[in-house]
Amino acid sequence: MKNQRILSGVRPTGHIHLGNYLGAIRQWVRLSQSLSKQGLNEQLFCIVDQHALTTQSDTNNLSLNTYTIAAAYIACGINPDESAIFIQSHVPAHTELAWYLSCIAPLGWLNRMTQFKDKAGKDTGQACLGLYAYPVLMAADILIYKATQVPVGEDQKQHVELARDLAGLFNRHCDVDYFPLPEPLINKSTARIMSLRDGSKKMSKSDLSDYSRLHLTDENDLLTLKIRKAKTDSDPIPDAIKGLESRLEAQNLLGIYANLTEQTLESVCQQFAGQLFSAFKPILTEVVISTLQPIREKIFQLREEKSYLNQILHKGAETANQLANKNLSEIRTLLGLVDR
Ligand code: AQP
Repeated sequence: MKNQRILSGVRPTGHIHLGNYLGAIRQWVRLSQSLSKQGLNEQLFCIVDQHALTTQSDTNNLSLNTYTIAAAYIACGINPDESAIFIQSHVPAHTELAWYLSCIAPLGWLNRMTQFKDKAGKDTGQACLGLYAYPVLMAADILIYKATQVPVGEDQKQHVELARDLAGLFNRHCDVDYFPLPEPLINKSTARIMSLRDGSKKMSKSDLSDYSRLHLTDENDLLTLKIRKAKTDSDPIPDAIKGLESRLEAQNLLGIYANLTEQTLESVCQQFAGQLFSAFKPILTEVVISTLQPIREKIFQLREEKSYLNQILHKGAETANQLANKNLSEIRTLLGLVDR
């Protein structure tokens, strides 16, 4: 079997939520476990703090959020003995490669990035250069390790495709087959967990309303309240997916239940057909709590063990720096730079 190297990350921009867990981290855990069984221990999971700086002017919580996300990776099941868990800014090769990629990346490719348009708002002239260049840094995060697979949610698909295009462009530019072309790994049923307040928007750390998302650190009472207040409609649950068309919030809650209980949406519809959401919500709450409570407790425990977390992050950065610096030296040579 061909060697596979997995890389992914989360931005420490706020409260890590159920969308991040189902869309990304749960996939990482499953992939890691299956690769480890095959003796392929090449997984890197970073906390992408430099990406956080592109949209976050409040520096007060960055460090706490960074530790919380590191703790969440472990609490969700990433084994630090088998995967490198590290902080992006602790591996300077990411930003160096980002510069080299910036020197070949066509502006036209970057102009197509929809996340920039969403996050920059109407007045793009006021947006910072870092936000515009974000996808190039993300490409560097992936390519510096010659990662082959990038498990992400749907919103990051376009960025991974850009990384793939930049890998091909670099190879042609240097006339060498250097970077493998990375592939996005997206689980269709969890690709986009939606906001609890508006089923047309994805659940997001930066949504102003805390009630739009379920945090991995929320206490049980708060999870119960958020689910009780989640927007729905007064129609009964249909007996097939077809009946959920144009009922975005209903579809989202049933989808969350289906994902947490490892069932198809179709079978969840059959199971609850004819019931009202007032009866379904307490059942969903139980399932959410039984998934998130052990994760929350472990996150809180790990956040108290800062020296243990620092040890893991230090070891992860060491592994990452070793891999990245070896590749960086080859990249510098390919670009014709005088080696250090
Ligand atoms: N709602 C979601 N459903 C499924 N997957 C999601 N992801 C994020 N939101 C959802 C996936 O989680 C991983 C980490 O995301 P990120 O921290 O890199 O930033 P993001 O994609 O921009 O996520 P947020 O939560 O919306 O953060 P902010 O508000 O700061 O932008 C990625 O794989 C992402 O796809």
